[in-house]
Amino acid sequence: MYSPESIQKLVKSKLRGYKFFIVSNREPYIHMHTPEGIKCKTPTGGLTAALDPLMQACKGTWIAGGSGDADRENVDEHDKTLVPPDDPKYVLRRVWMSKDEVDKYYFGFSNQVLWPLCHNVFHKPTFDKSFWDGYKHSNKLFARAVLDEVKGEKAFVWFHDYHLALTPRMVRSKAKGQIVSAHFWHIPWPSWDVFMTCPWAKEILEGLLANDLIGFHLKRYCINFMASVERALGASVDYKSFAIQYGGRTILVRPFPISIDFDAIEKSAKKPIIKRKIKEIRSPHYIPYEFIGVGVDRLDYTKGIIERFHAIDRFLEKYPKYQNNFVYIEAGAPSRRKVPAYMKLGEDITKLVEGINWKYQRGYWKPIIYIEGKLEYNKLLALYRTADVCIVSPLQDGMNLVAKEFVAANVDRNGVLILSQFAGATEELKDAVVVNPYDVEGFADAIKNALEMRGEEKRKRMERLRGVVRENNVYKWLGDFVSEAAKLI
Ligand code: GDG
Repeated sequence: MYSPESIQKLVKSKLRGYKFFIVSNREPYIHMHTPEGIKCKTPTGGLTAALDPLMQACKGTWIAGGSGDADRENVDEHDKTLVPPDDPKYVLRRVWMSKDEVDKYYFGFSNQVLWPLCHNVFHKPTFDKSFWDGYKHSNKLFARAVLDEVKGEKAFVWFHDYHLALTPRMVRSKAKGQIVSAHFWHIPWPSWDVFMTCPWAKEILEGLLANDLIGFHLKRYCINFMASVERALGASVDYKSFAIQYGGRTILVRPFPISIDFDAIEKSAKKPIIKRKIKEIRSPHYIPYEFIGVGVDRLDYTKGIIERFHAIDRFLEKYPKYQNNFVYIEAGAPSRRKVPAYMKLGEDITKLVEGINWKYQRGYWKPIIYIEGKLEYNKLLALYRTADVCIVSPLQDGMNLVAKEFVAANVDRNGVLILSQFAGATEELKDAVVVNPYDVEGFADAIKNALEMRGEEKRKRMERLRGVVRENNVYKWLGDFVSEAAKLI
């Protein structure tokens, strides 16, 4: 089993002589102005938390977009700062983008073209040429920063996600030294005919093929990607060894299902403060009802929040004994608010919740508590631990970490996970109650069945789920990825 220490050793021994780089849109440390002066914050989310110790051990360089309003005041003349600020271990190099550049590269091409495209066009992509030009331009800014840092030496560069599809090629074409590069794509890869609707599909594929290794969460995303390069670029693909031949080079494609730090979440969920928070949640002043359901999502149309509320509505209609007896708490963290589809989603959700609550509300009881905003971590853990059911019902999701976090935090083993058949996590989490989020009747019945599941059955299922996530934690993901990349050196 991998641990943070064994991965650090692995990187140090395998990547000896190579400079180590991570390149991502999001930065691991953000400087912000506050009334108490400049503070350095870390973003919430498992990825930066998992990669940060690795960087601290290998003393590499993390290249990322500067996003804090005090970021510029906290770098040297080369746009670098040492992090963590109170115990510096590695270099964070910030890439600057103007508001207009961020609008086109991030809110535009990344989130209005690639995001919907890779999530099976639930929302029609906006194939706007100015977004594409802005994306190319910003990818070039990242490439420049990488080349500047590599300085012709041997380097291992690990790119992250769909914001930087063109950067690997820009780096490879200009790099003087020996570069080994890998890319992890955090979202699904759609079937080739969906992907090919993008007028710039070929350039995106060529950008990615400049890597030596490309990772996706699931085998089926790897297959979709290989089919796309085969059909669009005429690349030769070996579906047995998951290898692509293109431009005289071999590119490996591999599944690496991402995960969470199971032990850390389990440990935190057992802290006394969580018990105190649960008491507050279950108190007569807050939720004095038998059953609690929970959902935690970034407010995104792919997460199926609207469909989930329709299922809850139908569930209460079909099984009225749960009226006055079941409360569903949705924590929706606002995201990408500048994109019109996300703005509209926020409004649609608010209206729908008001409608459902109006329809059923009796005295103090109302069926849905909608918290729009980021929940404090301990409250999130308390909800995961006390919920009778956690509903994760995306219409499409690369993996979904909430499902795994719920399992890790459910230390009393008395909760049930309802999971959409379209979440990547469903391939591993076989003991969840699986639903089709579009099937309102089936979804409503699944909520009832989950709430009525016998204690013994719940315990057994949760025990098995916990075993799977404990074993396949984020360190396994990290270790497997780095080991595969190290073979290329
Ligand atoms: C992309 C892919 C893939 C959410 N609300 C609150 C909160 N969160 C945290 C959760 C979880 C994270 O945000 C969301 O992770 P997901 O995996 O569900 O979703 P995406 O942001 O869409 O991530 C996804 C992931 O990349 C990794 O590769 O799994 O498929 O789409 O950690 O806990 N945290 C707190 N309060 C909130 O209100 N504290």
